[in-house]
Amino acid sequence: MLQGQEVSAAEPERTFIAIKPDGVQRGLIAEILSRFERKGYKLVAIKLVLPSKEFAQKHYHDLKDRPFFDGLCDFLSSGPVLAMVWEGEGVIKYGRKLIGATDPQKSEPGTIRGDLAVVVGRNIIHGSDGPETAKDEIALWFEPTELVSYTSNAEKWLYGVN
Ligand code: IDP
Ligand code: MG
Repeated sequence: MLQGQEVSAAEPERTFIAIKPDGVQRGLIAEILSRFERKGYKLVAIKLVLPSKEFAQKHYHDLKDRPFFDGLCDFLSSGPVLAMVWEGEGVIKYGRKLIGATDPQKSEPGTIRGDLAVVVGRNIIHGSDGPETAKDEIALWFEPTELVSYTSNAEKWLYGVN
């Protein structure tokens, strides 16, 4: 430990997860939420949003040169999206594991897309793909005051520390 420097607690790891309009319309909200919840991740923000096409373009800005970009943004703005922030050790990477591969045909059974979706254009859920994207996406979809920091009673049982 460096002398004379204050050691601050590490920031909790957080990721942005969204149930896309197809997942909301198909009544899969509870099913999807329960997979993150049962795993042991902590919900720190949640809201139902009707994104504009411009907002969808911002969210998917890194895909703007792909041929499916326009259709993708039309789709994301075609109905309510359930926007969430989940917290926990390894949640960014493991959240992607819970979600499965981009193309549901290539997603393993047991994953959200593997169990609940069929085609890539309707794969029901979004999850940040790394720490930088997670930070950017959380900031795009949520105001800082919408993120609720709290201690869950389950933490000592999940992590084995007091
Ligand atoms: P991800 O959602 O698994 O991170 P990305 O490559 O970031 O996948 O693509 C974002 C979204 O764009 C996908 O979830 C999917 O809905 C859509 N998408 C990706 N590739 C294709 C494609 O080849 N055709 C149609 N839609 C696609
Ligand atoms: Mg992505």
